[in-house]
This record gives sequence, C-alpha cells and structure tokens, in this order.
Amino acid sequence: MTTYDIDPTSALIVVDVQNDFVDGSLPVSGGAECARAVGEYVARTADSYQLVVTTQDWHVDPGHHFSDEPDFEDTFPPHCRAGTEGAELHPALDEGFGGDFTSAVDAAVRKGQDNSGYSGFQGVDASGRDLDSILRAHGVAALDVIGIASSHCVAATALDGLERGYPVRVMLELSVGVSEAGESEAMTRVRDAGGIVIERPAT
Ligand code: VGL
Repeated sequence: MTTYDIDPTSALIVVDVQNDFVDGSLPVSGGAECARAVGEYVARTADSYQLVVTTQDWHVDPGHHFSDEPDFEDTFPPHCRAGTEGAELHPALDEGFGGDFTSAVDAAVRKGQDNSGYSGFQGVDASGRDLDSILRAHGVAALDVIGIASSHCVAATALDGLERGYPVRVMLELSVGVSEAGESEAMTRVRDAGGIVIERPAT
C-alpha cells in the first residue's frame, strides 16, 4: 500500500464502507478488498490524522433514490435501511485493522434519512451535529476522502468539502466505484473543482 504524506491538521473521512455496498443488496465490485485496505490504512495512520470520521448511508424514506428498476446512476435497489444489518460498517474493516476498527473512529455521521444523501456533509452524529461543525470544532483544515463509492458518495463528499473551503484529496487505492466510467467522470469533477485525486498504483 502506498505511503501518503498526511497533514496533521487533516481529517480522514471514511465514506459508507457498509455491508450492503460490499456483499449486501447493492454490492460494489471490489468492496471487500476496499474495506480491508481501509482497515489496514486506518491502523497505520489514525494517529497521524487530527480526526477519523465514518459516514453511513441511513435511509428511511429516500424517495426516488430507491427504485425497482434502478439505473445505478441516480436510482438504486433499496440499500442501507436505517437500523438494519446492511447499514452497519463491514467487518472487513476490523480484519484489516486487526481489531475493533471503530476504536480508531473519532466521529460517525449518518445521512440520507429522507433523501439520496450522497454527501457526508449531509450527515449528523448521534447528537445531531453535522459534519462541518464537527470538523470545525476540531480545527480540521483539510480532508482525505476514501471509501464507497468513488462514483457517488466519495465524490459528493469531496466536492462538498471543496465548496466549503477544505483542501481535499481522494485516494482511489482506498476507494471503489459503482462503475469505472462513473468513477472517472466523478473524479474529473473533483479535479475540476480543485481537488487532488491520487490514482491507484499500477499493478
Ligand atoms: C452510494 C450509490 C447509492 C454511495 C449510495 O455510498 O456511494 N452509491 N447510494
């Protein structure tokens, strides 16, 4: 795995590494490998970050986001229903971490209760604090965004972060997309908005 220079004032945002996106109702190819790699990465780097934050899709009634005839771009099979097993963080995070992954997590936000909820910035923690407030309260000055899916929630979180003035990096080695084309289009948008996208190393 690549070694990244980490700004000690930055936060790591681990986006939606949830059961449904790995081996549940909306599996993303490479999800399990991604979850394990994220676990390993966090084991190695959690102390180097100002903050480690997880996001979770947490759908109650997300309207047209759920469809019986999904196009996998704007509409999807039902997934990550609030309170279900499918919405929990995937256990490969623990395997990669070598223990309880959540022991390294400083804040956890849930999003998408009544909408598509692509961006982690739509998320709130258990006490109702939104992601931006959490980051500002901890003096976070930059973001590394990784997870599932690069084509959707990783990209939306990165774009929202840039819009709020945070320098943002996306590490694709620690992310997977719903499709290659979707990932590539989304990462072009992130770059165009001023973000840094770090490609997967050649294998
Ligand atoms: C996501 C597709 C549908 C994501 C969420 O977490 O990137 N992708 N809903």
